[in-house]
Amino acid sequence: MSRIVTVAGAQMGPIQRSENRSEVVARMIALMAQAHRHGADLVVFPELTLTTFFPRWFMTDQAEIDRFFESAMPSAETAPLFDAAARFGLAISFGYAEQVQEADRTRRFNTQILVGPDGRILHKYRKIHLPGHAEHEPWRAFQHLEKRYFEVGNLGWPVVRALGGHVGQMICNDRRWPESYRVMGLQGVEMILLGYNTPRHNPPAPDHDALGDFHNALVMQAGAYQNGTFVVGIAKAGIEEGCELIGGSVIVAPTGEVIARASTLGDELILARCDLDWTRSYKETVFNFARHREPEQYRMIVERKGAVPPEA
Ligand code: CDT
Repeated sequence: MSRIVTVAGAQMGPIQRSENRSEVVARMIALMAQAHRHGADLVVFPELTLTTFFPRWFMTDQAEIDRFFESAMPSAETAPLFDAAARFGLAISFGYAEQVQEADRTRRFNTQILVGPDGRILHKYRKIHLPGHAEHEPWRAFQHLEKRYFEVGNLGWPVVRALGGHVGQMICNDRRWPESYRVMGLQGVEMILLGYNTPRHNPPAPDHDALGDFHNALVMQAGAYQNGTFVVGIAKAGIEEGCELIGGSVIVAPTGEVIARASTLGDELILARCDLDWTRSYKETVFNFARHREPEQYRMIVERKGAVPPEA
């Protein structure tokens, strides 16, 4: 089987609250058609692709909140995506708000799936590092209530055999945490698919705002290099409901170098031919984990959550 995967990153411009699922799906299919014309095998879309980034609003009416969630995948409105994937012979990865009914309760996750051209869900990831806050903070121009609307993901970071290699997913804030990459690195991941919605302004730390694009690239490039993997990081960008979201979608090689980068804040396709064997020169030398890691010395990473400075 070929180890070359032609990857398309489908950055999306803003999705306003008035835009319905079918309109968003039509935009996604237009990008898939373009990717197909360029010979892509895979198209990666942003976090919460199907709706506006609703955690920016404090809402108390559960029915209103649930309108942003999908209780079936595919559904009547999202089935055309699966049909287009089959028609174009494409795999697709996209994020959505997932609602699942368990015996005695409803659970809600920030989820991303990888769907094969045959319509099978090959991989599912539920976001673990939920940023923001759980209670209304009226002093903010925009809320970031992911901790209110979603549970922490309960699937870990599984890596599966797909697209001729080893593939995993993470979502937005996960990309800032080295643990997200390393758990997949330890499963031999060769390509990480990740979508994000990153507001330009983070009210608790306004001095970071000017560095948003730098931090975005920094974490994905470091994660790729330190684990010898491709990283496909795709934004929802632009001014969405008055809130500015950064762009900067990239495809990063295992060298840590950016090999494709978006240049707009709208719907835009970026493309790279990714040779998964490129990962080997890192996984077998500098980052040969079996040879060089010293897990006995890393115990604190799993035993301690917050930092505890040394005693005076
Ligand atoms: N969607 C998401 O995870 N956004 C976060 C914002 C962090 S600031 C609250 C991110 O890491 O980009």
